[in-house]
Amino acid sequence: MLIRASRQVEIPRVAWNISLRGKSVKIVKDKETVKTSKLLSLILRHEPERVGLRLDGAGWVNVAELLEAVNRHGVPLTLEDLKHVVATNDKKRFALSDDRLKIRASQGHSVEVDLQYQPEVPPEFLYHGTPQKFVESIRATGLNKGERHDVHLSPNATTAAKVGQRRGRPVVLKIRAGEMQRAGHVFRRSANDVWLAAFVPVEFIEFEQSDR
Ligand code: HQG
Repeated sequence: MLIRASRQVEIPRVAWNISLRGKSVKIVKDKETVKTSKLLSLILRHEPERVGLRLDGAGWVNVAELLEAVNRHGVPLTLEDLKHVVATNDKKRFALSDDRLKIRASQGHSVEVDLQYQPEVPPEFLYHGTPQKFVESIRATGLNKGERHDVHLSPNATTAAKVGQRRGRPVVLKIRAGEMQRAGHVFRRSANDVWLAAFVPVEFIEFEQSDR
């Protein structure tokens, strides 16, 4: 699972302290940006205590405190690096507060937070990408949130396929979200356009064409 993979991410001490002729030099490359994103996901979604931080009730942490904490753990991250990651992250995973003093992950948490997204009317159809091997179980019990706070749904099938292919041959399930919402289920949308629901009962999932 992704969360487990995230938890295995070591704070990338060595990779950050590149030593050139006895001098410690930091080179920010795409690879480093990905590493920073993984580190931020680990801290802001799953294990803030790893660097001695606590998120507030809505998942925010003070930017200056975050930088100080990771620096203290041997990662020479600067405010500039952080802003670069927030701006360029492929899925816009992180958001700065309006006053730019705080940062949080927009979704994907396993720690208890209330992101305070309001219920919204979803599009008629949403999509969920999953590896083929989970389909039978989903057919039996519906979509469960697992270790995360919510089931994550994509606004289109292309994005869902990318989510599903992280762990094997992807299957895209079509969710009758409009119908589900009218039946009383609550949907929320994250700042980075992921639709969130507590559970998706099997009667709102279309498996046809997709899993064979
Ligand atoms: C599956 C990444 C068996 C579910 C992605 C999924 C996404 C079931 C897995 C975001 C099941 C949970 C979330 C059931 C659900 N039986 N398997 N009844 N119900 N599942 O990683 O949606 O890079 O927690 O299909 O791109 O894959 O982290 O959720 O395969 O947006 O920003 O259980 O994480 O974004 O896996 O991914 P996950 P997800 P980030």
